Amino acid sequence: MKKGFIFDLDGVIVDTAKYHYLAWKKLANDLGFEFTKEQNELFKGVSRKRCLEILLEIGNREATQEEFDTWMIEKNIDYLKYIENMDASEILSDVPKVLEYLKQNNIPIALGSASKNARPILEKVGLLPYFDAIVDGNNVTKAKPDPEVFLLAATQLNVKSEDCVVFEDAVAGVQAANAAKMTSIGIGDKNVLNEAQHNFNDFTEISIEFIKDLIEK
Ligand code: B16
Ligand code: MG
Repeated sequence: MKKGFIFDLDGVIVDTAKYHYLAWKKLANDLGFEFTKEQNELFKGVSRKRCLEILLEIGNREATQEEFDTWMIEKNIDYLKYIENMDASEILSDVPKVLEYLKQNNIPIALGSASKNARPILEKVGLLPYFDAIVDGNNVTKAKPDPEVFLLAATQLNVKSEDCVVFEDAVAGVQAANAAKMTSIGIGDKNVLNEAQHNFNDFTEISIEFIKDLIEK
């Protein structure tokens, strides 16, 4: 019996990757190099600090500690401008269908995200009331694929980790869920997320029967 459901944010509930991309691209361009959408794929599920390290590797740029810290702040200020006007229309299709079913059946729900902006985003799109626990980039010290974020979410839900289900769109996130001995559900390209126990392109492919089966298993 699965008693706790954990959702990643970016790429699972909303598509904020496009806003992260615009903000990282602006920083790259300001520093004098290009940053492509394909390169942005490397940033999925990756912490802000690690993203900047990768960006500087791409641009072959060195940075002092002071520059590094300033650029992280600048990128986030820019990102916050992009997400300022987010609303419910940005929730990915059929995510509310699953959240509503879980809520109606008193199944605890948590967020397990690398983002330090997770809470305001959930608030803006109106999904905050569904979540019994929020674990995000502000609460963890080890990034995915370390299982810390999901283990902490399970603890906060008061559910054993092996009784949790995780929805993830990033390879590192699927690996983190597996490392936590949770049921991993990959949202996105099956060939990329081939370590997940179940795969779907998006939530429109996930039926309530599937969720019901998971809960009862
Ligand atoms: P922030 P997730 C992740 O969110 C994003 O996928 C990743 O691209 C981003 O760098 C990371 O959050 C940190 O975000 O700069 O807002 O703290 O997929 O774990 O929900
Ligand atoms: Mg994600």
